[in-house]
Amino acid sequence: MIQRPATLHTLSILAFTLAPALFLAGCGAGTDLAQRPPPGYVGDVGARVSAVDWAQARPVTVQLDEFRFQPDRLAFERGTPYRLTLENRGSVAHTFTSEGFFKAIAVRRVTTAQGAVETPALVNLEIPAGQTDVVEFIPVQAGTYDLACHEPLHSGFGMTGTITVR
Ligand SMILES: [Cu+2]
Repeated sequence: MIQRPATLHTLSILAFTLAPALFLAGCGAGTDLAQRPPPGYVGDVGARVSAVDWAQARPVTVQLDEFRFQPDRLAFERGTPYRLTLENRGSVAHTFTSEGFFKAIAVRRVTTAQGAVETPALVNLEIPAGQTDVVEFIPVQAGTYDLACHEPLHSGFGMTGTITVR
């Protein structure tokens, strides 16, 4: 009779203690780059990436802050190399997360404050406050994909968008 409420009480204290800590630390899953394309992703990335002239890469910039992407509607053309700059101008971390879009592109390289990483695929991108990431990629699969920030509550505050590949 006593143990069960005590356990529940302990759990609720833990929840109250941990929730703000998680919120402050941010749990947007961090930046996750794949060493090889996961199932469902575009294949033959090496061949696709070496078949285009990266000197012709089109620059696109998206600014992130509390709580929006600017612009929040992006359009890319299949087969064209892009250099996408993601500037976090906010005071907390934000993610640029779009599973559908990430599966639809061939990635050449991601450059963060830690340096450049040759990677064929993105699983998640988390940009720390005040930092800028650059993603070089080629859109491969046409479609319309949801974009969102996966930091807690951010998408509910309107930090969402749409990416079209045509
Ligand atoms: Cu955010």
